[in-house]
Amino acid sequence: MNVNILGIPMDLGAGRRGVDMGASALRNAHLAARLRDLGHTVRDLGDVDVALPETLDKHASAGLVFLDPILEACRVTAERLAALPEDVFPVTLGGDHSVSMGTVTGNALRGNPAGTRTGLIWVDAHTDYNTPESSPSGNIHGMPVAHLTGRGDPALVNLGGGWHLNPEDIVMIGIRSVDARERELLREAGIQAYTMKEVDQLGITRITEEALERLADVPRLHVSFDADALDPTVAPGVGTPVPGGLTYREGHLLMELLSESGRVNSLDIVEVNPVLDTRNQTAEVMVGMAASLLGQRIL
Ligand code: NNH
Ligand code: MN
Ligand code: MN
Ligand code: MN
Repeated sequence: MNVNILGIPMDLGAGRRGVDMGASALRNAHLAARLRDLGHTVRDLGDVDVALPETLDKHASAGLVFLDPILEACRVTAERLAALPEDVFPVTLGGDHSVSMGTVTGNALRGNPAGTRTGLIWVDAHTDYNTPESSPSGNIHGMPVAHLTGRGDPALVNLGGGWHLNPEDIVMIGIRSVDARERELLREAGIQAYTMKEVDQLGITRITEEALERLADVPRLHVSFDADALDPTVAPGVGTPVPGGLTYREGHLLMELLSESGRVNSLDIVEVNPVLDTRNQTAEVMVGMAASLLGQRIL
């Protein structure tokens, strides 16, 4: 496969500093070499330009912190991804999870300016379905999925022109932290979310089968993997650790089964925070997850 890596070194959407260095940490953990070892042709496209918070003045407009620079980084990200050849498998490196508004949109618009119907597999401790009104923090990394489905700030909602995700084409896995108003919005939208309770009860195999079955008619699939989906003992380098997450093997099994399906077209790795990490452990673990999604097998 032709794999293209694109970094979005942004921490403007997160409550804590440091995930802007995530892209660099993932490269440092030999992401490209690992994917080349699997037989892929790998090209690193470098980073999208992102404003430094030190150069900006921090204020929230209409419940959104750093809206303008985040909008701009997502716009450029979407444009870069939309312009890639259709056979490319993009691996996008965050950055905080607000980058996914740009990555999912750009991947949907590739080869089709009107946008192709896309299924989203959201691997995260959080549902990231806040709107500016429901968000307790104003941090945009808690809002990307709502905006991708067309609710929230008009400028962010309009990143893909008229294109949006259908709520029924979204499957979330690893969930264990949802805000009160966010929970209501999620229910109203009818989004399929597998909490850690379901992971415990059903297991990753059954959940992955159900997810792929639900998305059976969707032509394009994107996986967005927030490092905080994994248990903090496995992935300590994240800004918002929540106990009781996916084990190392559950993360890999999910990636292995998705890989075997042959249906995934693009991947985000986000929310790796080297400032809070232990010797780049989290970046190394996430590079392993990417390798499993891109075909690495034990035997
Ligand atoms: N739900 C919280 C918020 O909206 C936290 C979101 N934090 C994340 N999401 N790391 O993945 O601010
Ligand atoms: Mn997230
Ligand atoms: Mn999260
Ligand atoms: Mn719409």
